[in-house]
Amino acid sequence: MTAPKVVIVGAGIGGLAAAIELRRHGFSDITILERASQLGGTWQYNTYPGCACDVPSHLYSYSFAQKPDWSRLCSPSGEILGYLRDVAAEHDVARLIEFGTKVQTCAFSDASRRWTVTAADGRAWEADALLIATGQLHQPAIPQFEGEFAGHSFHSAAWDHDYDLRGKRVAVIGTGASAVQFVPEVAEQAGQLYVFQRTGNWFLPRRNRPYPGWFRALLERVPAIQAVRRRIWTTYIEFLTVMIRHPRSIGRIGKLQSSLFMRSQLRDPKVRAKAWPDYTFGCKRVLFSSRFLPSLERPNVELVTDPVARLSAHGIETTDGRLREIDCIIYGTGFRTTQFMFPMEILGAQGRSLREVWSDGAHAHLGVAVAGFPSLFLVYGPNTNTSGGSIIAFEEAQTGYIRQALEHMRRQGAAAIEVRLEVAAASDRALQARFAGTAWMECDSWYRNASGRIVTNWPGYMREYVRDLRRFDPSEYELLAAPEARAQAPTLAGA
Ligand code: N01
Repeated sequence: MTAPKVVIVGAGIGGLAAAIELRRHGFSDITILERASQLGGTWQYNTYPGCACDVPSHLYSYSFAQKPDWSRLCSPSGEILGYLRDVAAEHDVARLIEFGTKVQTCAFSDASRRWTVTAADGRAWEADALLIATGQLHQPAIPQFEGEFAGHSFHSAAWDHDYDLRGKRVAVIGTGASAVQFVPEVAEQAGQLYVFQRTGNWFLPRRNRPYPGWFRALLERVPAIQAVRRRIWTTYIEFLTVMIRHPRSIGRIGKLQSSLFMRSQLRDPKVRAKAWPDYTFGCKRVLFSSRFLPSLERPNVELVTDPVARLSAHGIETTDGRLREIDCIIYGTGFRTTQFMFPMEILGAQGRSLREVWSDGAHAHLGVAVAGFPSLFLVYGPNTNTSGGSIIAFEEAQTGYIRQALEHMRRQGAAAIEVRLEVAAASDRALQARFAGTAWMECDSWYRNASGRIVTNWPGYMREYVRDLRRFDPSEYELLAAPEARAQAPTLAGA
């Protein structure tokens, strides 16, 4: 076949990585469709005060584009966004992006063996391969409480920078990774801040001071130091996964470290008792902050653990009957993680809907390929999230793997490539079995769907995932012949 036409949905870290990888290997016909008006995915949506990555930047960056001058260990969102823009420009992929394109439907044609991707405004693209790189954390979740609030409100992923919080009575609902970054900032501005916590969290320290000038100069001049730091952080972060995988043994070290840290941060026993988590260390995401817990002890901050009963026009009523009057509610309530790319409609071979195929929970072979959906590949798909590591390492592994699959398809002159059903089913069974006995199984979290299946996270180590995807195995896939060759052989030899 001629060079396959590839459509990538999403111009975040994963979509950009895919475009760069494919271009480097001679795939030139690439279009990236992006809903927003700029690239960067989560880093352009999340602009809340204090927004930063809690994974060290030397690790949370592309292996092929190491930046020598990060300002601190965990970079602020603006710096990460600038980095992504620079990488996209340097690798000449920014010009491939069609901004303001909200993809609505992706349909595979059994006749042409191509995908048609249609946007909400009616524009359409044909593609030989479709990569969906919309990730897991892009659809803000706002809980539907009883009652209606008449004041101002917004979600942390759509921060209203025009709203002046100074002196206001503010409620933050949720105490996840986003909230623990912005609560200390809001606490400094608000007249009164109520932090509504449903579940406490385990914390580890993160001071994140800017690097001193001499250290930045050293990092810039001696790249080996950066490479060593990348290795050290990889090892440290993999150790977090060791603790999550073995909650009854090594996991106790994490619990002890976190408990000592939290005790040192929370002086007031009443606040401490309220903030203390009641589940196994590592079951939900361990949070890194040295500022959140002390901010709960400020005189203008109250940690509220009584559940929200209802909203009223001027405040929030908790189940103990108390009404707190409020000017603004900030929802730090996370994302609809188990929805992945939905409400986008994805229709595979014979018009089969991905929503139906995933009705018991999302699954994909190695997180990238779904049986019955030829030449559809996912970046940051099901079971590829990490509780500790750098998602960029996962996404680079995926894009390298997908590139190999498309090279195989191109070499064989096939029209499409599809993972074998039995291969995908077996790998899914093996993957789910690996969660047994881990901390992830011991509480409810955004990693699990309504039936309790873990659909977002990888059950093992970063290095295992990277190893498993390093070499594409053609025997796990079936090739579909081009339409003109189908009369003789509807499918080509698998390997
Ligand atoms: O969202 P979350 P997030 N009533 O889902 C609470 C990544 N991230 O935006 O724990 C009351 O973690 C909910 O309570 P509970 C990272 O992967 C990365 O903070 O479910 N409360 C929880 O406290 C992270 O995990 C960085 O009981 C309700 C909070 O809202 C992911 O994004 C930085 C509620 C939601 O927390 C999501 O983080 C920031 C309800 N009805 C984020 N519904 C990095 O630095 C929900 N909650 C890399």
